[in-house]
Amino acid sequence: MNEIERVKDLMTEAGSVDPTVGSGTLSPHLPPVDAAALAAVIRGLSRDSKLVVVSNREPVIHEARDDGVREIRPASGMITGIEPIVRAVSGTWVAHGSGSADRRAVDTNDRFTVSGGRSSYALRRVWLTRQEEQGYYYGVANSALWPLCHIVYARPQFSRRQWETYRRVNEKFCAAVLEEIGSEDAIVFIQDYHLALLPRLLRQARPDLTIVMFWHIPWPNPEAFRIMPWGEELLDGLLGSDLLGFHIQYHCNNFVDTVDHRVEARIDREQFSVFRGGTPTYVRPFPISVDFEQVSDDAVSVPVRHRVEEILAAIEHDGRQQLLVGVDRLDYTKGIIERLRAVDRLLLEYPELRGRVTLLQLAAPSRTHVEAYRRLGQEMDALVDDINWRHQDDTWQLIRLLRGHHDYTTVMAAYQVARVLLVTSLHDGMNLVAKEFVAARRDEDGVLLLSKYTGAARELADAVQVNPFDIDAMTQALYGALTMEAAERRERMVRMRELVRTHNVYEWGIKIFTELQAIQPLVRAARRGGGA
Ligand code: ADQ
Repeated sequence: MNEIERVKDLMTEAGSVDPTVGSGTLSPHLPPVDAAALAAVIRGLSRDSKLVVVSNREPVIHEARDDGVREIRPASGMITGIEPIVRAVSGTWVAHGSGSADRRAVDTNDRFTVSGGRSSYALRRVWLTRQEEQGYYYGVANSALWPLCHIVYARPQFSRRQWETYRRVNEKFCAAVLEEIGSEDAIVFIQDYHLALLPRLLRQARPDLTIVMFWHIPWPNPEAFRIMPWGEELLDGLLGSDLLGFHIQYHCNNFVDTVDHRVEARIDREQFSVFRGGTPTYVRPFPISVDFEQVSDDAVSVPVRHRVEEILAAIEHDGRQQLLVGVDRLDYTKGIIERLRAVDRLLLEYPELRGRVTLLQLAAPSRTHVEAYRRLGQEMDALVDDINWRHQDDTWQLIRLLRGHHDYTTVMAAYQVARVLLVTSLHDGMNLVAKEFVAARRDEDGVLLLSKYTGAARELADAVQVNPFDIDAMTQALYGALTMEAAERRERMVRMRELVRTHNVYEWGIKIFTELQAIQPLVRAARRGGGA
């Protein structure tokens, strides 16, 4: 049996478990797939094609500091998921060069080789002006599409000028991708809501390309999407792809319903495909995951163990406290305020916990040029101050806020010290923090408190699931998690680890590219026939 057949075999077997419907029942010893298996699938798909990944955020940022240039790995779930894939096939990654020293690091073709880890890949940087960044990134992407898709009571802001900039920046990415491809065949794998128009732009320039788009955030229902002034253009842009992925079936359903309401297209609900302009787009759920083995190994490495000591010293942990831990980008969708309120109430309702519990919150500043994010930062600081002031004594503080972009070692260390990890998103496409935590707990201890409104909740049935809008219920769930017996903690963690181990990020990639292989003959037939 060759590598591709082995993987297909595994996938059929894995197909007996549908991770999108969520249950802990797994075939017990299913061997997980790895980077080599994923690379084999992509190579098998088209031997001569390049794999080009496109996203707004770059995986490595070069920042100028007083003591030289520093490489930074941004806090982003999209990057956590995509990097192992581009590395597996040594592909090319096209992204916005946003660092202050990015231009210094590239060659004359604006390329930088990202090495380290198991293999290297090329990063091609696209330069944006400040005005383009303002309109496209802070404007349309993060002040219009992000709140529109998450529906969490932050009102989307629409501006025609920003939309024009968004379109122009998508065209700029299109030019860079075409330049990278030259006259070769290629599979272009586009990431996220910053680049919704890119599939159609590429399709118009090169009808022969294979285009996959993955939308990392939720897709709202048609009623919520209705207010998007350029909805038709955005949908048409996405429908330039052959395969369009979301994390869960619910988002696929919402997308197809939105198309049905908003544009002229033929929908095949049996195949779950949309025909527009003669060619089909297949819409499928692919729940993203993490590199389980890597995280599991890294979590017990010597640097992480040292960092655990440093963290405990920094928060003056005296051994009496159980640690609650939160690890988030500072974003209003992550439910950080709701979490703080639940922790406050926990102490009010269970005063015996005074001095015996501490919340360690890591919060990475994000999108700070957007007003809603600045306000959230201020609200969080004020609330932490107020809660700490009401509960603290001379030797203990309830909340320890470590604001800042923390490195991977610190994030891993934070997972290690958690008795309970809190993921309380109001709405989240998947949430990789939850899966990283599970992968990091080799000791099979720790409780995951997880919002029902994350994609991850569909799979992680053994988490303590909560509605973050219901502070009272969340407080009780938190108390239950803190006082859970060791045997139950272990049972739940063992089952969750098995699930994330099996459904790792390589399986996610393999599912996408295997599906691409399956639909290719249908796409080709439709192209030859000039429509369906
Ligand atoms: P994000 O909204 O960025 O991702 P998430 O999936 O939780 O959210 O990933 C965050 C990543 O950043 C994790 O790898 C985490 O370790 C890291 N991180 C978080 N806080 C950090 C901190 N303070 N310092 C350093 N690193 C930090 C989007 C969608 C998600 C979806 C992913 C992938 O919103 O729903 O899971 O894409 O598709």
